[in-house]
Amino acid sequence: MLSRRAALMVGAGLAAAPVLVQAARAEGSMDTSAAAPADLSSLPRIRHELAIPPLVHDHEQVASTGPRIVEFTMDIIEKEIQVADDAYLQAMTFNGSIPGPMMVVHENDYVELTLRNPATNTMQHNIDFHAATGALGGGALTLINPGEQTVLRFKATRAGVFTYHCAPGGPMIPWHVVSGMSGTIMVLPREGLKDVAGNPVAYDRVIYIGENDFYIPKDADGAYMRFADAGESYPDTLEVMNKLIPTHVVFNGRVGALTGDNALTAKQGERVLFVHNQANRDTRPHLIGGHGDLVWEEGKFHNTPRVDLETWFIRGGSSGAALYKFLQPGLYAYVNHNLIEAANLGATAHIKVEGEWNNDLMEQVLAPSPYAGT
Ligand SMILES: [Cu+2]
Repeated sequence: MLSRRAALMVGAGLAAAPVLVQAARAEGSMDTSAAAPADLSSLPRIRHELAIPPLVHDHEQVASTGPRIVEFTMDIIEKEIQVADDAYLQAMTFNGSIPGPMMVVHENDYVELTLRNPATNTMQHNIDFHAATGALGGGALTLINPGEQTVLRFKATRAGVFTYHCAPGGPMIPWHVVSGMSGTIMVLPREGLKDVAGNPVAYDRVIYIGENDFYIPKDADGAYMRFADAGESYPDTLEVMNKLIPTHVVFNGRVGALTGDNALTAKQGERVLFVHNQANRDTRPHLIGGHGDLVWEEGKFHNTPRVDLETWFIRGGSSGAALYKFLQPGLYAYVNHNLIEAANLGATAHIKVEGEWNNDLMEQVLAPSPYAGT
């Protein structure tokens, strides 16, 4: 008799036995062996170690070389995480973080990703790059069981910030995504970013926000349920997911990941590129007290950026980018401007900006004081 988890895996279309693994692979993968291999032997290679979000690995904004093969390695890690004081999630992650780490390359570079699924995991995973062309974004060539690895190479022919996510097939796709398996790749134009007039623009740093909607079941007493592993959490989680009402909407994996003691910092005059990823659901970033100086709302850098935006729209299944130069010191809140999601469900980040106040931009003419009127 199957264990409860094995039964779930089978019921969910997952592979719990070798024969089922083969069946799943035949259905979800493709054979490209008849095609001539690409000869990239003349291209230089560079390897980047991935950073933990909201940080991004060191990179050039303007490419100093011709196209290269850019190597990355990611481990898929299934683990329980705490998403709020009273809520835990059996998460699935790229490299242990939510969102998955950002990869940065230039247009016409080749991205070469080694994807590893440790034997300690319980499920098949893969990766669908929205920046890639063909084979379900690479998903059909990267489906791996626990204890397997694969290497995918694709040419980054389109410039912009793009979502990547796990997509192992059928109902596993939304489940793995809302369990944490998404991130961003940034493909910069080789000549760097440009403003509305086509003049070069640069940023001093990137702040990488990954927004997630989580669907954590509650028990009969209204307490969030905690599970032994992801498989055990699936039936109850699916019930919550299919009602489309998230229990948490968070930046970078948990309520408070980027507020309070975890607040981000910046300096007056610093130009920050905010990159915002949401793989599953629409969102609308807003910087309270600031603006989007230049916004690539759809995230694609060969489109002319929009200027002076108050709120911008990120379509579910995409990443967007907004450049802002901080002009005043103080505490800024970067929120999803569905304010219920921001204040009650978690979608808020704080940025503490150092500098000198500019009374020309804003001045408190009269501090709050008594008023005798009726
Ligand atoms: Cu997965």
